[in-house]
Amino acid sequence: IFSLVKASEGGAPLYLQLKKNIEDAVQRGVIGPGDALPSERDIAIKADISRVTVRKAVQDLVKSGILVQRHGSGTFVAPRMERVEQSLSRLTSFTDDMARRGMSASSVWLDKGIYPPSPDEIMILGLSAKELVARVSRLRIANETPMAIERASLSLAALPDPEAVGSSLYSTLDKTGSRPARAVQRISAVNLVGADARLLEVPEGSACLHIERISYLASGKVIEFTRSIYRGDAYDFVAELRLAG
Ligand code: 16G
Repeated sequence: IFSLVKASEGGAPLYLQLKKNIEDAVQRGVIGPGDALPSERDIAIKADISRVTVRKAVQDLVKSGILVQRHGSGTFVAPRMERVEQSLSRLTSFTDDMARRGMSASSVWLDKGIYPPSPDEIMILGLSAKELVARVSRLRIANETPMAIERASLSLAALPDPEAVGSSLYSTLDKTGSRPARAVQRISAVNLVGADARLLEVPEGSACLHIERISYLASGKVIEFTRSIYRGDAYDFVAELRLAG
């Protein structure tokens, strides 16, 4: 992988050669999904090129989704994505969904706290302008793969202490008898860019699903307003349809 032909010996630009060699190695299975690449420094030494050149090749491969970079732990061959089939007619939680599939659910916390509400939150959660709102934002992970970013807003009546949320929001709500009984979900298409694309480890501009869920208690009171981004390459949303009439 790391033996390159110098320009003086008629070789193509070094970063292109390195890029192609890595691409070929992934294609031929020499390195497989989830395998770690040597550090930038080690590649530079092995290939006898500058770290800037290594970085350029690696960045290109990250952009095209062949490699993924995890903060602090290095660069890996992107895991092979198994699609998850998600029913659109059952109100479930991410933790339950993954458990049912025998996958382990985990989260990286992006935010949890109490804030002055946005106009959307005031309107949807039916807050007064003086009330504060609880927000919990997480990157949701199945086994090792980042699947979705979820940003949930709840009234303090429903979630007085966002700090108390552990691995599952719905099981925290269970404790106060506030697990939603019904929800309305709106799904639209987005192309992901910037920090969200990096969190989900997908190339810039990837097709993703934006899902907005408004959940209600049996009493009809709104309990949750969540905006999520789900990976387009990981999810199939499935609903059963019946003849109208
Ligand atoms: C689901 C819900 C999300 C809810 C979360 C609770 C969608 C699009 N979103 O992921 O609204 O907050 O489950 O999961 O389905 P948890 O109990 O595992 O925290």
